[in-house]
Amino acid sequence: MIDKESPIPIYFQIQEYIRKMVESGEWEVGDAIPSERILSEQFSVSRMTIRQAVQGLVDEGLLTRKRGSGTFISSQKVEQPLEGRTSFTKLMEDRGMKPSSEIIAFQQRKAEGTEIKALKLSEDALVLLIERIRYGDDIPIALEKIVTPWEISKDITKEELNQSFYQFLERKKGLKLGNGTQSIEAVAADERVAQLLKINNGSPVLSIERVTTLASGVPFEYVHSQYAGSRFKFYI
Ligand code: 16G
Repeated sequence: MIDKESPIPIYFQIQEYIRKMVESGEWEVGDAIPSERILSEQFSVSRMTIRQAVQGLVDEGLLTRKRGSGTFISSQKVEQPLEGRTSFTKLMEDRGMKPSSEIIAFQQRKAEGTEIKALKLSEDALVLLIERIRYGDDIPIALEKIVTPWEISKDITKEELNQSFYQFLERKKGLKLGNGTQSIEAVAADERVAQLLKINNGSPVLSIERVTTLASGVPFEYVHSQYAGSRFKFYI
């Protein structure tokens, strides 16, 4: 199965083998893959080569490592449509996943330069800074930093932010939400992001910046989110 004379690196051939096992359904979501020792004997290659192949697929998201119990075929990535406005809570619920959040910052402060520009605020305006880790089925999907005008969000509580920010605005404040503009960039996870999202340092992250407006055209949030590339993808 492995061609040692081939110019294709051996670790890559092993990755192709694992991919085929998953695609053909031979190995299913949640199954453990064979141990490093077994794979190295099966292919007569070093455990280093197996480790390299497996690490690549872990970084890609096809495999997940669980400490002490082995390496498993990951569940599918969460998909979000690129067009329109999406609430994280709704996205999870629509997929039958359990949304939850961990709030790591909740603070009123003066708006900074880029925020004043993005949110079209006056120089001395106040904002609420919210930082949350967003989970789907208890797996960390994204680190989300929202800056929202104090005027709009002053009555929101921390408890309400464990749930949907958008539902608070729509149901409690009676606001009509509009659309927004967003940019998506590929970056490598820095130490903080890696730790909070439980991914490896330097693994792929989708960095998203977005300004969302009310139906009236008034901007209500300036968001910077970092999504674990191994657990999330966009479609259009
Ligand atoms: C999504 C949005 C974010 C919004 C949040 C509200 C993207 C890239 N980000 O994560 O801008 O603040 O949903 O979610 O779509 P919530 O209603 O669950 O609080």
